[in-house]
Amino acid sequence: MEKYKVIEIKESVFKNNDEQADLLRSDLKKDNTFLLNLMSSPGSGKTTTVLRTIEALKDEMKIGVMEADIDSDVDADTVSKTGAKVIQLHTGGMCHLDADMTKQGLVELGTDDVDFVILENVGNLVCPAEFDTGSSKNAMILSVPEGHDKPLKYPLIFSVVDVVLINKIDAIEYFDFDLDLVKEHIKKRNPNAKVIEISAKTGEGIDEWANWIREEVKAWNN
Ligand SMILES: Nc1nc2c(ncn2[C@@H]2O[C@H](COP(=O)(O)OP(=O)(O)OP(=O)(O)O)[C@@H](O)[C@H]2O)c(=O)[nH]1
Ligand SMILES: [Mg+2]
Repeated sequence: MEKYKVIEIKESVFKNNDEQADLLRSDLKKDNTFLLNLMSSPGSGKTTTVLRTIEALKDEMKIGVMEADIDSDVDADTVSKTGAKVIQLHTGGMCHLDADMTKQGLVELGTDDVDFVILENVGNLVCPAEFDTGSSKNAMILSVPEGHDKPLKYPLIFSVVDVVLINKIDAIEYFDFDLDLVKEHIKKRNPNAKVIEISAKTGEGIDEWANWIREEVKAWNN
């Protein structure tokens, strides 16, 4: 049996993405399927965080993963080794997913046997933030090597997320990264965003992250 499907996503024909996103969100709610849209720049640690998240929650939730990339199936291959249900989505050169593209992925993944779907969006701090995917919640990763000025330079993504994971916290001593200042910048963009410091490498902070997911999934299903 194949380990995972690789799907070529078609460009959306819908003009009104927000409408499609709301429709998808209400279908997911009826289905009791929680969809998390995980965004960040390339290499900040999305896939490593997905692996940690699966490890933390696999005994209490049925997890599905959609890996979106312009090309390759590297991430789906990595995630498939956990035993989680995974598919690789190719965006045909596009640097984001919209709601229709996300729905195409969910149809291929199949949501009847999953409670929690993680969408690893295309690595980019700009385009993914411009499109509502229909997700239940939005998360982003800012990793320490990227610098504490990113909320100033890429304000939109920080304003549309519910939670910001500050990853690679294990490497903070090697970088000129001011944690207090980054939190201040994030708060200015988005006073409601929760900030969690993690290391997907060592597992630091993953308990707090897993708890956030547990609470959000519970609220979604109520
Ligand atoms: N030191 C350290 N390295 C990390 C951490 N998380 C991820 N990495 C490393 O960072 C690199 C990129 O990690 P990925 O998880 O592949 O990042 P990604 O965001 O999925 O990358 P793309 O899918 O290409 O956008 C790898 O070499 C990881 O081992 C962390 O918490 N600390
Ligand atoms: Mg990845």
